[in-house]
Amino acid sequence: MNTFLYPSHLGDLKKALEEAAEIKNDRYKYQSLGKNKTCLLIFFNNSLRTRLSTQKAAMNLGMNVIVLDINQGAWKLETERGVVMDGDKSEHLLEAIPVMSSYCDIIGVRTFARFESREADYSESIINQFIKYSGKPVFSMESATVHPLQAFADLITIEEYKKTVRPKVVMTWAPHPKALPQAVPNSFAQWMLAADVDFVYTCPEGYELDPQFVGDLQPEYDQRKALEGADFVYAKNWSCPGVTRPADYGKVLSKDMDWMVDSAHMALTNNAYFMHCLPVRRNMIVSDDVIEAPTSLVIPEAANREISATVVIKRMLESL
Ligand code: AN0
Ligand code: CP
Repeated sequence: MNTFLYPSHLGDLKKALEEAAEIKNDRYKYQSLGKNKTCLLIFFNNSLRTRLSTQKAAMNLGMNVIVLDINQGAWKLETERGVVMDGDKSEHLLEAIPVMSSYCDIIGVRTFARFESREADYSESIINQFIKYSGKPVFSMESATVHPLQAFADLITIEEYKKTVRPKVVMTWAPHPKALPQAVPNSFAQWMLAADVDFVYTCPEGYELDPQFVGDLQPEYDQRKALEGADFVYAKNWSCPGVTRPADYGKVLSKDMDWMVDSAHMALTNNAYFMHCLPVRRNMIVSDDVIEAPTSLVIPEAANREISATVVIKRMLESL
């Protein structure tokens, strides 16, 4: 495996889930695979879980790990070709990528949507330059439009907790004070549609996800109706994807607090588990009692980030 952005990169998801279970049972089983190999993790944005779990995953596989925070001590990078570099950016990505890749065997990149242009974000212009110019396997640690390590960890978690063969999984938009990317909902929807679950998503008008990730699936605009009979409730805020009105791309169109997941919402479900990728703003996205309930899976989900990353890096090591 040379790139990891989409579920198709893993191939058969059932096999990938079996591999995840095998690794969870013995996470050091493949420790000799990464001997004298180096994993470089590059962060253009903040992280708690991804930084720690991906580093741990590479260490599980016996790799050396280098972590670089671009915004803390590296040169400011220009990412557009053809720019006269007379501003505050000292180095171009076109030199930085081959230099960084000369020190490592596998590269993980975190580069959020910048909301400067829908086209730049939805063409994954930054991570695609890493794929094109590094000559190394590259995986997304949340790039402009996807967060596949999160969606894979979420799928592993659903597989572990489901009580029926084909559970009903409902992703609901929830309010947030700032504009957030669509990467988490895009990937979650894409992975759920590829998995053996009954998937529904619900959001206010204007928040429809890009067909690249949801195909022709339309949202249910009535949140309460969507939640009926849910086995898993996956909450997430996202900003306007600009599908119906490109001019609204990246905007906050609603802060409607009725969409916050509280116990009245959970009462509509089939005693559902609550999920969120974290970090979460309490009493904006979810009430204290729901996130603290025994049915909250936010901590097991985060723990499974180590497992999803171990599977992905293992696959990349195997194809070096
Ligand atoms: C980011 C997002 O919504 O994409 C990261 C989530 C894993 N969240 C925030 O910036 C709060
Ligand atoms: N869920 C997730 O990716 O968290 P971080 O942003 O803390 O890495």
